[in-house]
Amino acid sequence: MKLDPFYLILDSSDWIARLVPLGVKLVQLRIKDMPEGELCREIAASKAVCEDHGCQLIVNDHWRLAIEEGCDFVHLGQEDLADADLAAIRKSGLKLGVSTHDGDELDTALAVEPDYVALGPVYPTVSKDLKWAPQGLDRIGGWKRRIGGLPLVTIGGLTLEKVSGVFEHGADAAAVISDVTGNRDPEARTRAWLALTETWR
Ligand code: TZP
Ligand code: MG
Repeated sequence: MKLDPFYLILDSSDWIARLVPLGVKLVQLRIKDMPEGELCREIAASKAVCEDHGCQLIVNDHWRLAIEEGCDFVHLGQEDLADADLAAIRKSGLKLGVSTHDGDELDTALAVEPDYVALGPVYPTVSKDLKWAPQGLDRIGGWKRRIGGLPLVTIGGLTLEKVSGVFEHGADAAAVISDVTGNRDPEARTRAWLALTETWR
């Protein structure tokens, strides 16, 4: 399976409606702390935009709703894996991505046979509190060797200026939040990411 190299993470269907039509082909909806009814509406609205624009939708955390809405992927952290019904996820045809931050977590991730593995944080990040020190670029090659043919998503502190390094070290996709949504012109920044990642598309 191949993932688009530009993996944009957004926290609302409004952001998805704003940026996906620019040509984004892989987007994660990452919403924490929202009542279920609202979440359901957010996922359905995001899915409608993604369908209109040929973009794959990855839902963070909320695997039951992702199944109900017929999304493409669910993304789970290690703590989510313990509670998730992996058989139900598989049966629904939903693909699975799993976060990893160290070798033990990679063992746990590989044991559930995910469809992609994420490694982070590559650089310091302002978007999530993490106990792990930045991995640096050199960790990427070892992860890639261990996961074999699975796509490797890298995340954490990635900017347009720094992102080439992750691809040069073997990453298949670069996931980004603040470099796009915190930019003065998120549309222009999205277009620039799409153009820069074209080499690896
Ligand atoms: N997991 C590891 S780093 C991170 C997550 C969700 C946040 C990445 O955000 P940013 O703003 O691109 O550093
Ligand atoms: Mg999670």
